[in-house]
Amino acid sequence: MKFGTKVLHAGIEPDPSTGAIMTPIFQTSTYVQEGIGKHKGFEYSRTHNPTRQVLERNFAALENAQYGLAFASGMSATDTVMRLLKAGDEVVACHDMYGGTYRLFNRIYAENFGIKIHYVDMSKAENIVPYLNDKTKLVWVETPTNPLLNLIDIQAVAQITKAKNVWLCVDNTFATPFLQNPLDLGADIVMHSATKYLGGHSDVVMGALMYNSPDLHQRLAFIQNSAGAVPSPHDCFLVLRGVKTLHIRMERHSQNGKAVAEYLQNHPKVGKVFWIGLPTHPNHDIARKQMRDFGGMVSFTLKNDSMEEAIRVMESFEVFSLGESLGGVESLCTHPATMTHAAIPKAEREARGLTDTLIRLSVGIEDIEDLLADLAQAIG
Ligand code: P1T
Repeated sequence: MKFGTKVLHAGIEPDPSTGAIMTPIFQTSTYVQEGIGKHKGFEYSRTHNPTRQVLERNFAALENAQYGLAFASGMSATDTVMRLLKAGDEVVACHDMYGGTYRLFNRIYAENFGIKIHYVDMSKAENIVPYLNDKTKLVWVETPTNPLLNLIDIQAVAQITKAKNVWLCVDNTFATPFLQNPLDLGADIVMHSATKYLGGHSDVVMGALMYNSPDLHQRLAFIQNSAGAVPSPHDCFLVLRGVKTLHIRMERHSQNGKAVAEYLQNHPKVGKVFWIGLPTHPNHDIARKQMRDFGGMVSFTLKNDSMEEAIRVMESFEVFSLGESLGGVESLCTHPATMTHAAIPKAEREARGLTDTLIRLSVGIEDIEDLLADLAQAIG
């Protein structure tokens, strides 16, 4: 099945009792049993729920995976992966990543549970080698990274992790399975903030994990049920509905992302432009190798690199809305230093190249003329 057919049909059957084409919202906590141990495969909705089960099967298919799990947020999906580890274990993580992931790793797993996290610039895969030892259990990759759009060669990292018997988890939120399939490139687990492009309509918070190993399935499904960070049936319905147009939306996000990045690159008042489709991107060849297109996430700075000017521009937008999050149909503008990456201390942020004046755009699917006109009037 091709991708555009999978988003609509994989794992989804008409409701057997009514023929309803849309998967019903099974808003129930429990299921009546005929007798002790006699039930229809559903006992309690933390463990299994029919609406969630359909979504999980669809999620699995999108990443060419055997298994999919849905969670109450992207962070709870990441937290589930971290719960595979024990005190004393070590993680090697990319040094540019969503601020909330960094906060979970440092403030909870490192500070409270004795897990050591090494942050590494993975623009060259071999940079991880000196950090791998007998205690290393997990390599965490986000590519493209949030918010600097750095790229990491998944296949090259996977070759190293496989040889060392270390799990490789890729946060595929920015790319989506339409643009990139990390499992096909050798990753063990794919993680998504489904809040973003998978849901696509800024109306739900959700996370997902996809993977192939039955051993991982046993462990991860056990944690999902034991820790209980599951999404509601209604949220599962919303994401099932949203995901049906993922391929169409991603085409338009990528098209608009290209036009916005090229516009910014030619604007006399714009400083740096971060978009993975620009041939000037330092790792553009990795994007060409492992992705099908380049998406709609664009970050930039202004030549007048003052806070006042960055704030003036961000507050002048009329079509781009100022706010956290990304991946919805409507365009958003985010200030990473005070919003999504505020949890990372300023000195560490700046050491990674994330300045206070960086502006991040999630380019939506509006008409491009209106987006470019909005950039023109805001930048001035
Ligand atoms: O927000 P949540 O669904 O819990 O997902 C967390 C998360 C994980 N990974 C990446 C790459 C992310 O971008 C996010 C959430 N990011 C934002 C809210 C943001 O505006 O960057």
